[in-house]
Amino acid sequence: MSRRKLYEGKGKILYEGPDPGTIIQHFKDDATAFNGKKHAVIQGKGVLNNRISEFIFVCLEEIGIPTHFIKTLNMREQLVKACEIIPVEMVIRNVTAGSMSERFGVEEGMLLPRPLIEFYLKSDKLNDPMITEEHVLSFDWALVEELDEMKRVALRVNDFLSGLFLAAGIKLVDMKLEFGRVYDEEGNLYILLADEISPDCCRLWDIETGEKLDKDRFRRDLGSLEEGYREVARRLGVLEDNVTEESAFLKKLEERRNQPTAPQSEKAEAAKKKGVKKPAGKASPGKKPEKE
Ligand code: AIR
Ligand code: ASP
Repeated sequence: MSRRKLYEGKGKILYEGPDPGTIIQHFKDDATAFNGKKHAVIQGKGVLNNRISEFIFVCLEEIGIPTHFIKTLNMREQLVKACEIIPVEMVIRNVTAGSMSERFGVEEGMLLPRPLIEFYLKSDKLNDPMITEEHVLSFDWALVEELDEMKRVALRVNDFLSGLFLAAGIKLVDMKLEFGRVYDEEGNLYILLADEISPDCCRLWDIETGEKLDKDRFRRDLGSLEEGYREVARRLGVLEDNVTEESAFLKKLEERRNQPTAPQSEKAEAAKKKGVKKPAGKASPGKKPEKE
């Protein structure tokens, strides 16, 4: 089947979806760090990220957070809603680590008094510079209402996922979220959680041992990336040992598909309640393809 590639990023490829307003998100096995300076192909990474991200997005939808996720198509691909990606990466931190530790000279592993939100401009060319809310508003990267909604959702996601990972013996140290905007038939604007949530974009530490189970294994050469991701998937209960085999995966998928789920109209209703009204004079829906 030939299909139109819309965009290829470092970790994912986006293809045109089967219906208008849909996109296929394909998870690659490529691992990159330091804005692509370090690169490797890690067998099975795409499959693991697809499964972990699917699980998390389904959980978030269940607690009423609108996301771009529609359904899993196969081991590496998801069908998602086309949306206009807001070019701002939001990082939510619970514990000091990574660039925050470097930037401010603080040791890693210190619990922050409250979740801390940072903003980065989504620009590979500029190396994703850190920005403030004032930059977001001055350059019109997002409206004030959108920014408020993004912060509200980010904190809710952080609370929910901190608990989810805690139950799996994992500390959610920090994570990066991306949002998109989409319009319904009546022209109302909604903010959706987009992209992915996986060990590629979260720091996940084992609570007992402190072992890093996320992409820092690759960034810092700490051991097998695949093993860390597999451990996260196993603890979340989304991956039995043999499920990377296609037949087992498809069987599980079929079982899940046969389980009753909330009809789309109900989801749309839930989203509507959370939605932000369409501002005058903003871009129309689905103009730009979603980017990674
Ligand atoms: N992140 C930021 N840009 C790309 C990604 N994946 C994620 C990291 C980490 C968090 O955002 O994976 O979980 C903070 O990253 P850093 O490098 O700013 O400390
Ligand atoms: N995803 C970015 C890159 O590929 C940054 C990172 O995750 O370290 O370079």
